[in-house]
Amino acid sequence: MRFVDKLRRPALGLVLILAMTGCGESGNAGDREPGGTESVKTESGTAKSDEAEDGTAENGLAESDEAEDGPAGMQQDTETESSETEGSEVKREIVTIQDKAYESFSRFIDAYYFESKITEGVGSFIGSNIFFWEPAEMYEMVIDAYEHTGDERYYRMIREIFEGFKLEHGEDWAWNEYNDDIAWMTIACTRAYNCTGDQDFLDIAVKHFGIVWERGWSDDLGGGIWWRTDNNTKNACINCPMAIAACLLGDALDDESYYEKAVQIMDWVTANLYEEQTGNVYDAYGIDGNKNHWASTYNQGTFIGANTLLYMHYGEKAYYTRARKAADFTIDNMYQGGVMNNEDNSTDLVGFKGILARWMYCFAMNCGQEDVMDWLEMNGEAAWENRNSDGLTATALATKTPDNVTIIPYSASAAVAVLNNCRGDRDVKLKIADTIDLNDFARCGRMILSGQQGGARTIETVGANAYLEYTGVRFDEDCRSLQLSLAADRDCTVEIRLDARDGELLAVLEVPAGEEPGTVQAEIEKVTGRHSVYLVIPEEGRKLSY
Ligand code: 7K2
Repeated sequence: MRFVDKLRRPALGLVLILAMTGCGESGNAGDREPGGTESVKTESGTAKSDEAEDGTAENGLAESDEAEDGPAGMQQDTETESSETEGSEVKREIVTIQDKAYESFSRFIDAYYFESKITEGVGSFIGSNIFFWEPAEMYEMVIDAYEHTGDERYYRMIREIFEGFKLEHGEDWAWNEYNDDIAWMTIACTRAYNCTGDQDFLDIAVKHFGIVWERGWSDDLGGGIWWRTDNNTKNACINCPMAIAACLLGDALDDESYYEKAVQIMDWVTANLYEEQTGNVYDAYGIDGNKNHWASTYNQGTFIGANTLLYMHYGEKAYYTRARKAADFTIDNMYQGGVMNNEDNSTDLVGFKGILARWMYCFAMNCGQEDVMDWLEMNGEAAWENRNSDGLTATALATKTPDNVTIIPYSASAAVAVLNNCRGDRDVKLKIADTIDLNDFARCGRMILSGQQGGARTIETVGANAYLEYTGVRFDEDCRSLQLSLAADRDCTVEIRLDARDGELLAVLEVPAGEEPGTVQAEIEKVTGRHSVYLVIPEEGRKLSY
């Protein structure tokens, strides 16, 4: 039995199918990682999709689940949650980890989100211990939630929070002595640009990347960026986020010079703040020559994220190896494979594990690291189980969150960020079969998805080059044609691209205007290995239904 209310991700009701005809299940010839790179193996030899090459053991299961019950690998432990939503009581069945993610973020919004009644279109998270970087990271949570659902409310929040942030902090953040604060918001704004296409997000990100780079990079200590403007220490928490920002900007602007800066930063981090043998990322290197060897979730996370993005861009195995090693250190050494149950002793640390989850998820999704995804999901499940009656979980995820205590928003954000970055069943285990259900997208952007069970399901493109992204798609050698079945309000082009929104064009499908879904098909060149597949709709303002 399935239930879809209007606030839920429309995933369960989607019937739009991208069918890859002529594809078998195996597709193991010429394995490649995303970005056209050679496939890589884990050192530990633990489960990962490249090694499950025939794609049948786990994926046979996922496919049959998918056929009968919706998204692949859906969990069957059904719960029912009541929540007050827009004044009316809505009963929801909470089945999948995606449902839990959605619900946890809804409750977070209920508790902490404030839409201005005075200035329309302005919002922010409110509560204590929120200054600059905490809002930036909670902003990233909204972007995560939007990318995973296409939910219109989240899409609006991306703009509202940006307006609120500018009202509070202005449009020039150079006054802030913390370079890392600016770097976090630069990442968030670049991501906001990617998923909305609105130029002002990109402009402000470019400007602030430049400010930090100009004032922060120096040759002292062999390179690296200063944490603050007092130029005392060079910390992981500024260097790895700046490398991530550089990669994201490099993609957004199609400008290699940003990637070159990311390499420059990460070369220095690897040489000075990283232990190759263990995967431990150090906290900081002081001008006095002292190094702080403390490992923290957020630094492990951004190190993993930067290396993942560099690996996807350059295909050099060393980046993959470092990401993998840092993930292993986090899971095995910091948590002995268990649930993250710490970081509750500082208003800073409480949000760290959300950052870890975001970048570990990026690694697991794009490089097919199922064991990493499983660990994240275990953390997400613990976070869900330990929520209090308001649906909030404080940062120590293995500890029951009590009722009737005040939980600061940044602490409650960690569980939500983990839950929104662990949805492995749907993505990383998906291999090429005969069809890919459009439900199974990893990320969407520049579109609003809506739909109700039994009613129309729609995609509305709200920016140029709207996209749906599918990671971990394994092509069979015999796959030579693609089909899509949908209706469009006006003639509409759908591009199928590989590995990036502007990546190799595999096919162009022209969908004629019409009320009833029709099937369009295109022949494709031979593709081998494992890829991300993008459906890109160039035109803004198109309505597609299915
Ligand atoms: O010492 C740095 C960093 O190396 C360390 O990991 C953390 C531990 O503390 C600071 S960074 C935290 C700052 C983030 N930017 C804004 C500041 O308000 C905040 O203290 O917590």
